[in-house]
Amino acid sequence: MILRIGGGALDLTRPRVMGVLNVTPDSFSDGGNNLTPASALASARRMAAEGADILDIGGESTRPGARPVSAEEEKARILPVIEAIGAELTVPLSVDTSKAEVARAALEAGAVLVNDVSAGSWDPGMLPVVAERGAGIVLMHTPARPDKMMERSDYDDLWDTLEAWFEQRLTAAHAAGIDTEATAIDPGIGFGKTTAQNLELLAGLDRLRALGRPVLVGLSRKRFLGQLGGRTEPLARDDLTTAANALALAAGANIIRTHDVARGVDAAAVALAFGDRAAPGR
Ligand code: HH2
Repeated sequence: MILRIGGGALDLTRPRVMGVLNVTPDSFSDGGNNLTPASALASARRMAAEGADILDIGGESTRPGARPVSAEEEKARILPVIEAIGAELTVPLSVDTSKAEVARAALEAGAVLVNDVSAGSWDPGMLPVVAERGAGIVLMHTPARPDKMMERSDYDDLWDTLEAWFEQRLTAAHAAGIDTEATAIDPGIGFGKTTAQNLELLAGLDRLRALGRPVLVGLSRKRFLGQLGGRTEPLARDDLTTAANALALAAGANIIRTHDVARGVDAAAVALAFGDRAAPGR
């Protein structure tokens, strides 16, 4: 399986690692770390050297209670960073946004993938922009915007809801002119899901793989891991993240979105070797 991103393609016969680079003051774990292009570039250099396959650059936090950011502000945060990284590194860049205007500017500045937590459902301009630019898109599931999402975790049937969501969003992407091979899907760990629901999704990722598209999972440092391991501080959750990333890959994920790339690469190495034994050639 491959994921088309811009002019290139990511070969998914082995697990891939997407490094998280938030250019925000308020992201729940790396907020404030990358606010100048120089500090963001230093983070990008480190993640690329550690083996990141993609870097995901975001200018607006999606944590519950985060202050919404205008398109202007989001662009002002991320565009200098995308330009600076693109001028120096060859690692493919993704933009984490749900605004078409921001996506368009980021793709013009050199990004090749759009990571949209709303799967193109909040901004009607999003899917057409991705199609026009020939970019890839990550279609994530969330039941609502961040301020309301935790009130919406009462699914009649979690799997039916997600399968119907992805079918609908993949159809919308196709109708907008996006190549199916340029789409990946993501269950949206923590987005309107309880700890039990997150675990149910991670353990059953094969059901999403059956939809025929690569599965991306973003569980890095999230609150449910803190609950499982008794760690309230997000930065103390990296070992929990590594364990969960390896299990997610073994359960069927193709790409992990993670803050600590070195540990993510380790998890991917173990999962790859394990998968070759457990299900050769999968
Ligand atoms: N999680 C976050 C943000 N973007 N994108 C995808 N595709 N999947 C995810 O699980 C996902 C995501 C939240 O994490 P983070 O970027 O670290 O925090 P914040 O939203 O506070 O910036």
